[in-house]
Amino acid sequence: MATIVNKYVIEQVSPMHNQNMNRLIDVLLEGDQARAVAEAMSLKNGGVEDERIIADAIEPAMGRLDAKCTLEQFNLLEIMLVGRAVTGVIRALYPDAPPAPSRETVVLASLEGDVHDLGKNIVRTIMTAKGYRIVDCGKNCPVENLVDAAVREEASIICISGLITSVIPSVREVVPLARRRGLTMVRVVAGGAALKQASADTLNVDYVADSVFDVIRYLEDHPGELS
Ligand code: B12
Repeated sequence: MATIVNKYVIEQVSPMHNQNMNRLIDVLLEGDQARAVAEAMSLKNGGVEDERIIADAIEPAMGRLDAKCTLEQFNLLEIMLVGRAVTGVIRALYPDAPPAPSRETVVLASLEGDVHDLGKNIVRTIMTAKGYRIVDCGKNCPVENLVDAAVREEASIICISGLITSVIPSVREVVPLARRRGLTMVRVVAGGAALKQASADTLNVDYVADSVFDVIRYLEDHPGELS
């Protein structure tokens, strides 16, 4: 059963589903990669969609590390172990050699000043699996390098992943620079925990995606559209 709230469809999930997700969250938080992979695969084999595993377990698990990432209490080892478990789960969910790219070229980066790349790497894996050609410009990437890559690779989409609000002024520079460099048709999409709370107007981008699945639906609904 599903309830539609604005553009989102909120699944009404069973207590059993919640229990299984909570178990996956727990083993992710323990940094236990092998058990996290086993729990995730058991959910997948039981018919749970990847989108739910990512939104209901991976994102909340990382979110619970919030307190471990402040100046007062910074636990790098713990964060890295959870990150490794998350990476293992994503590899297990998307194991196949990626298909030959059949869709548009996307350049992707976290901008200069932002070293968070776990979410960006998930976006890369999933969009690659869906047939997009991804050019990953990495983390801490200057806006100029991102736009240079878009020109060089003839990209039609630029995806920016942002986890830290201080990069917002740089995000706002991407569209004007792309237009000045002749990329009149490129679509610029922002995502990631810090950016998805802002509007497309505030970020000066074409679309703000709630998730990687959201941007794929958006691109499928707006194929090659002018921004
Ligand atoms: C892990 C982590 C780190 C790791 C990063 C490891 C890595 N390789 O990525 C380390 C330890 C290095 C780190 C460092 C810092 N961090 Co940190 N970190 C986190 C933490 C705990 C989790 C982030 C994460 O990986 N989430 C999981 C992923 C899967 O989620 P996601 O990125 O949102 O991605 C999903 C979607 O959003 C989407 N998505 C992501 N990008 C995109 C892009 C597009 C286009 C689309 C469509 C979708 C999409 O797909 C993903 C899968 O669904 C958060 C806490 C939190 N609540 O988020 C803090 C957090 C982001 N960090 C924070 C801070 C302050 C820092 C530091 C400054 C800490 C310090 N005191 O020095 C430093 C350095 C930051 C810098 N200069 O970049 C703050 C940011 C505050 C803010 N809003 O500005 C947070 C929110 C913690 C906090 N509450 O203070 N951090």
